[in-house]
Amino acid sequence: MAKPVFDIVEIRVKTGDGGDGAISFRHEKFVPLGGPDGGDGGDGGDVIIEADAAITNLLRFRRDIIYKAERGHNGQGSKKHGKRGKDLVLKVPVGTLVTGTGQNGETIAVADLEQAGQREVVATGGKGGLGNVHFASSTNQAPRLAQKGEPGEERTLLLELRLIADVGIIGYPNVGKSTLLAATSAAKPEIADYPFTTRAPVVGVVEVGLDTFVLAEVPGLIEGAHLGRGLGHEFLRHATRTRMFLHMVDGSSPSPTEDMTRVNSELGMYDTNLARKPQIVVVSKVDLPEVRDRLAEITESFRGIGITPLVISAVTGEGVAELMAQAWSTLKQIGDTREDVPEKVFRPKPRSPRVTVYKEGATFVIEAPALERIIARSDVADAEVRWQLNQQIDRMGVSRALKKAGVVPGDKVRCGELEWEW
Ligand SMILES: Nc1nc2c(ncn2[C@@H]2O[C@H](COP(=O)(O)OP(=O)(O)OP(=O)(O)O)[C@@H](O)[C@H]2O)c(=O)[nH]1
Ligand SMILES: [Mg+2]
Repeated sequence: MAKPVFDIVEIRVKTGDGGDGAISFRHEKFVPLGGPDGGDGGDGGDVIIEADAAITNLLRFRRDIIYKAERGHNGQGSKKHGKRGKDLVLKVPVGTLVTGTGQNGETIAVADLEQAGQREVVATGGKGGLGNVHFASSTNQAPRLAQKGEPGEERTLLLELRLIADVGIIGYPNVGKSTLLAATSAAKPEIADYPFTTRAPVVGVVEVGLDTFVLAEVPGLIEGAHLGRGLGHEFLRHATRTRMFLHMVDGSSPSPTEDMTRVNSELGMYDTNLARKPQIVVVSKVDLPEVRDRLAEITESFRGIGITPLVISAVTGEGVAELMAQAWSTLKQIGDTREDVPEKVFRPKPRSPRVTVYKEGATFVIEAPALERIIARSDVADAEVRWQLNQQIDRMGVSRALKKAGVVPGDKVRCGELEWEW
């Protein structure tokens, strides 16, 4: 069975292409050909990532599709601008870190969504192309030039859930973690009298007076977890995504203190930071007579190692409110303890229409995205359009760049699809 992707997933996104600029002329009575009135294309939609408190995992994301924002609409006559493409908003849980790949293959942070409602643009839509109104000049009153929209941006992003909950319930299988979560929140984890009932973290919201915090059952711990045995490795990855633990031990176990020590040494072997997270030790199932009878002995043995446990029964509710209140007050003391996040270096792609010229054999190649988009949109087979294009090339500083590169009349020159003699 394929394991569900819970807290880390790679996705592909693409922003909308810009809409094309229009080539259009005013139609007026008795004026056969009015001035140019082709409007600009609309910008393509952005891809935005938003933190949503109602979402607790990344299961909704799939690797085999590309998440696309809408294309910008084309410009129209009467100087009508095309509509902007709709943004694509991807909702993720609070605590999601978005990383991408930089120009040299390095990992860069793209967005760090720490707060509910926080929105970040992770890829920007292509700019709309210019309509022919922009290409009129004193010598060219009837421009048949317009610009294609800029293509959208495609990126591969890694979504990683850094924080699944404020408080994680840890402990051996079958100690009563799900029962406590179900008793204190609206979450409905499966509860059964066998180990490993819960296979993926389950999250619920706990109310303490007017305050709330997120409580998660962190499943699947067994000895040797740090070696990746059983569900162990998963367990530890999830455990790092909480701020503190309720460490639950079964009151009916032969030695609750030993259980606790073992779990803690697993945590420490995986990551010393994990073992240092604040813990509240909880002895469960106190409603059982055999537990109540040994209660003094159990608490005494914890005190012997410097721990004052809270004693609860998730079934009868005994001690549960006190436990939640103590968890909340510990959370307030901790504040935010998130681990370091790679430095944020994401910048939207540069938009400056730069012109570069290089030689390919005997041909001079012009790289100028803004000009290429005009060529792509215009009917270059038409001699009149080519003449207009030449003027445009002059105006965009391309002639200067060509001369600097050593072009002399008669040389072959290429830009985009178009090749001509200088
Ligand atoms: N008497 C009593 N039984 C409890 C209590 N809490 C849990 N149980 C029982 O203990 C068994 C395991 O409970 P779960 O809540 O599923 O335990 P868990 O720690 O989530 O177990 P896994 O998900 O399998 O690791 C179930 O049969 C519960 O009914 C309690 O406070 N008192
Ligand atoms: Mg469970």
